[in-house]
Formats: sequence, C-alpha cells, structure tokens
Amino acid sequence: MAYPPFRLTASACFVCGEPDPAMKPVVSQRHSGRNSFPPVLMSSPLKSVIVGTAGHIDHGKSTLIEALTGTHPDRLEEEKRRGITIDLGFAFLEEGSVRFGFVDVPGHERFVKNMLAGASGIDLVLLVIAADEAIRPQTREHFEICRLLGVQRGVIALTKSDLVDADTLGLLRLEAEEFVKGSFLAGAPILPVSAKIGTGITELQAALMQAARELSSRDTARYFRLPIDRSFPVKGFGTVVTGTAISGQVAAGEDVELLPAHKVLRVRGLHSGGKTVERVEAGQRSAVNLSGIEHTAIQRGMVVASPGRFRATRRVDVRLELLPSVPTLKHHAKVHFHAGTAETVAEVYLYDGASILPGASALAHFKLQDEIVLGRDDRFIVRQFSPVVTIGGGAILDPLARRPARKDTGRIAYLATLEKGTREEILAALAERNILGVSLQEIVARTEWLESEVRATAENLVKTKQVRIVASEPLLVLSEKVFADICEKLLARVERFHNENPLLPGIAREDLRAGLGKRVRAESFRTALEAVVQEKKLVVQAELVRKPGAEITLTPEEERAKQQIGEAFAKAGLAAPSVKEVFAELAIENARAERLLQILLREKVLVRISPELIFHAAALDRLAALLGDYKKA
Ligand SMILES: Nc1nc2c(ncn2[C@@H]2O[C@H](COP(=O)(O)OP(=O)(O)OP(=O)(O)O)[C@@H](O)[C@H]2O)c(=O)[nH]1
Ligand SMILES: [Mg+2]
Repeated sequence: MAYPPFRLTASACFVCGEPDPAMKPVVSQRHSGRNSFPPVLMSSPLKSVIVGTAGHIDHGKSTLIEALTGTHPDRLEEEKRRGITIDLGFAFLEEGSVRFGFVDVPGHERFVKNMLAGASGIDLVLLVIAADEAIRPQTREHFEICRLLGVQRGVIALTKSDLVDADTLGLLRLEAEEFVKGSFLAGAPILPVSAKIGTGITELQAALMQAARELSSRDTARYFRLPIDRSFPVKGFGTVVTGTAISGQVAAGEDVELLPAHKVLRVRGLHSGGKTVERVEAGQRSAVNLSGIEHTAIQRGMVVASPGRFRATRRVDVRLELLPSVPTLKHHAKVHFHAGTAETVAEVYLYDGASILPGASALAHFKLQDEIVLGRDDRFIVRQFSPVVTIGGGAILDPLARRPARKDTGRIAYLATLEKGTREEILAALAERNILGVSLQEIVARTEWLESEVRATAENLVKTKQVRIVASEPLLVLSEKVFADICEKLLARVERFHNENPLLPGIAREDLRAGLGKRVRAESFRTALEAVVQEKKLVVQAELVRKPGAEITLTPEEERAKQQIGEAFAKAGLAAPSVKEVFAELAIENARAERLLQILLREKVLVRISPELIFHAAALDRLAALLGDYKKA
C-alpha cells in the first residue's frame, strides 16, 4: 500500500506544530538559526537529548532558549501579547553528535499543570534562576517536580546576570549550591548567563553538551509509547500529534494504538528535530502524522503506542512520597494526579495507616477519575486538591491494580516484590495472585517486558517448578500451586462421581470441566487433565474420564434385573413397552434400574428413539430388514 509522501514543506512544521494556516514557514526567522536543517529521510545516528526548562515566572527561560537555539519557544498569540509563557514551547539544536530537543515550560503558578506535561519526558533540566530575584516559589516547585519525576542530571543557569554585580552573583551561586545540596543537581554546573548581552551562552552550551554525553542512551528496544502533548491539523496531511517518545520506536507506515480511545491508526509520516524522518525513537521530540482520525478526537494526555501492548487504567498501586513541607495526607484524600502528559483526579487509598506524614513515603492505591495509560516505574506527581500545590509524587508499581480488598492480605508483599524483585520473582508473584493464570498480554501491559523476556522468565520459572506454561500460543502461565490445586480438584471430582454413580463408567469430560467453574480456563483444564493422565491417576476414554480400575461391578441382583430389562424389550419387539411398565416388574428400586437402563443404552442393547420410546436393538434390526425387502419388492 502506498502512502503519500510526508515532507517538511514551507508551510508545515510538525514539530513547532503551528496549525495551518497560521503556520510559519520552516525557513523563517524562528528557524533561521543553527537548527534549520535540510530535510533528510532517514533516522539519524545522533544522540537525542531532551532538555526541559524549569524556574519561576519571568526568570528568562524562554529568552534563554532563544539565545541557545535561535528559536523563541513562545508560539501562542496570547503569550506574545502578555509576554509570559502559557503552554509548552519547543526548539532544537544540533551540536556535534547530540541533537537537543528543548521543552520550554511556563513559570506562572497557574500553569504548573502545563509544565508537568512537558517535564515528564525530559533527560536534563535547565534550572533557571534570575540573578535579580534569586530562588522563588516556582523555582522550588519545579525543582521538586524534576526530582520526583526522577530527572537525573541538569545545569543551573543564573540568568539576567547583566542586572547584578559580581558580589551578588557570588552570593546567588552559594544560595543555589545550598538549594540543590544532596539532590540530583548537587555538583551540577552553575553558570551565570545573560541572554541580553550574550555572555555565558557558549559556556552553557558546553555544559549541556557535557551533561548530554554523560547520559546513557534510552532503550529503543522496548515497546513504543509516546504521550501526546498536542494534536492539530496540517493542510494536506490531516492530523498530527506531537510529544516526546518515551520508549521504543516507530516507523512511517506502521500502526500505532491511540489510547485510551482504543483505535489502531496508521502512521503516515514522522518528523523529528524539524525534519522528516523514517523512524522516531525513545528520547526524541516527535511529530506523528496519523491517518483515519480527526485532530479534535485526540487530546493531551492520550498516548500512541505499539498496538496491544499497553492498557488504559483507572486503578494503580504506587509508592507515594510526600514533600517535607506539606500537610499530612489522609486516607481517602482527593488529589490532582499527573503522569506523562495526562492529568486527572485521584482518590488515595493507603494500605498501611491512616495518613502519610510530611517527608515520608508509603504504598498507596489511586482510583483515577479518568482512564490513563501508565506503565510500571512511570513517575507521577500529585498536587493538593485545593489550593492546588505540588505535594508529592512517586512511581507506579502496578499499573493494572485491582480494587483494594481487606481479604487481599498478600497485596503489600506483592507490591514490595514489584518494587524490588527480579523478573522471576515478579512473574512468580503475579501468577500466584491470578488463579486464572496470566496471559502474555497481561504480563506485558503490567511490566513492559518484551515478549521474548516474558517467555524467557516463564521458562526459568518452569525449571524451578514455580509456574506451569499451560498454553504457549498465546502464552498462559499458571502458578505451580494453582496448577496443583486444579489437578487435585479434578481427582476429587472424578472420585466423587464414581462414588455417586457406581454404575456409570466415568464422567463426561465436559461435565468435569463445567464442575470446576469459571475460575479454570479451558487451557488450564486441558493441561491439568493431561498431567494427571500422564501420572496414571486418571484415564480418558473417548469423551469419558474415569479412575484407573474403576470398572463397573454389578451385584447378582443387579445382573438379574439388567437381564430382565433386556428381555422385556426383546420380547415386546416393535410393540415397545414403557420404561415404567418394565421397571414395575423388577426386584430393585427405580433409581438403580434407571442406571441399568443407561448401561444397556450405552452397550447399544437398547436404542432410545425419543425420550419415551425405547426399542431392543434386535427389533430395530428386524424392522430395517423388513423395510429393505419391502423396497426391493
Ligand atoms: N536584562 C535582561 N533581561 C532578560 C534576560 N533574559 C530575559 N530577560 C527579560 O526578562 C523577561 C522575561 O523573560 P522570559 O524569557 O519571557 O521569562 P520566562 O522565564 O520564560 O517567563 P515565563 O515563561 O512566563 O515563566 C523578558 O522581558 C526578557 O526580555 C537577560 O539576560 N537580561
Ligand atoms: Mg517563558
């Protein structure tokens, strides 16, 4: 199938994302700096690094991005008019072997939620502190957010250095050092800069390069996931979404799943770093042209991902950390929940105790108001319901958690395994908690392991006799304990059947399966039955399951009655008697007689024509012969 070419044109820049017709030409002032590349149609060997700004309002973040890249990241009319950043802005810079994608965030406290959508995918933080104002509330809040989101590295810029003297700058440097002491930014470069007169910009670029070199590359072998921050139409192409790819990779022409809308869509084309590319990978700012959907059907917070690998969720189990400076958080409190580019309201359920103290952490459950796609280890931020301030954050342990239940006493131990365990320990615990077994899809959605990793882990657990693979295509894993339990139930049920039905040779396979209830999947039943048959504990003959040696033995009285029934029907020939009449002549009670009748039917001595009508087989044979003669005559 051929797809229309998807190229960067003079009227479409998917990465800066200005909707047509207001879209600026690519080779404009905004792009005329160092980042105006000719379009190439291949993915680049450059290392992609996302740098996010952080800092108080008006501290010079956007101006600094322009000084670094030549692109002013504010793109909305309102931003230009008010001189403040409202929503996320983007710019690019290619330096040596690194391609920087800058995400510029607003400093205004009212727009922290937009900042959060931008901060979730960053590798490096560019913490901006204005020399004339020093550390202010959003300097702290943005810094805490970066810490809680697990950002590992960054650079501190003391902006507007042209406005203060050397002594003030010296003091501010000490203050900044103190501020980040003991955190991920301890020891990070602290550089005075002035976007106005251009001092310190080269040093800042060098520091960013150094930090970028020290970053380990993201794993592009995982399943693809990109939290969407914008969706807009581009004339001639249709819907384009943008975001930072946080895992895996995707190529033009492949399918992605839009979640939580559960729609599989074709990728018509891709942009990254201001140019058309064949493929985008984890760590790249990306614009994805999607076919078959209106841009209005997609909102910030949705994701595009490898089809079938992720699931949207309303319940998650987490490790939640509370900031030291905030009030105690109570069980059942409502909070604003932010992860990836999504935000919703969450109700907090605490597993241990009635509250979390400031500065402490706890295992918790969130019931989310809206469905969100989350993966294990994803970081999140929580903000107080009202007034809205950042109070904590943490990591997702189980993205597909069940509703908390008092009887679920193993949950805390399970969460501890999810938090610290090896793959084998995690899969063993997951299987043990799911008596129905766990499917490949479920394991992937819960862990983000690759299919090959899931299979290898399951095989290892088979060797240590912790799980059983009851089906391999599609994979279904059962804990050995659950499997042994099913086997035991099978044996007990067959035993009971023989006791209750001494005159029947065995239980029908389907009745045996139905008797185990819905909590045993067909694959598990089949494998368990095979296992007990192999151990010679049961025998399967045609559709009947029985214990070995469970032959039917009739008492002399029953033998006599059986013979009597057969004779009664034989004698009557085609004038078949009713069952009631035949039973009335017997010396045994009706229930036993009924079983003898069943045996005769199974042995095909008698043949049932309708519920009421039974003939002796010999009578029917005679009838068939007669009819044959009649036809010949
Ligand atoms: N003197 C001087 N002024 C600067 C410098 N950098 C920025 N400014 C000015 O500071 C003001 C705010 O700059 P922005 O870059 O918009 O600040 P911001 O941090 O992006 O603000 P928000 O995005 O709204 O949080 C503007 O008027 C800039 O011209 C500098 O190095 N020196
Ligand atoms: Mg700004």
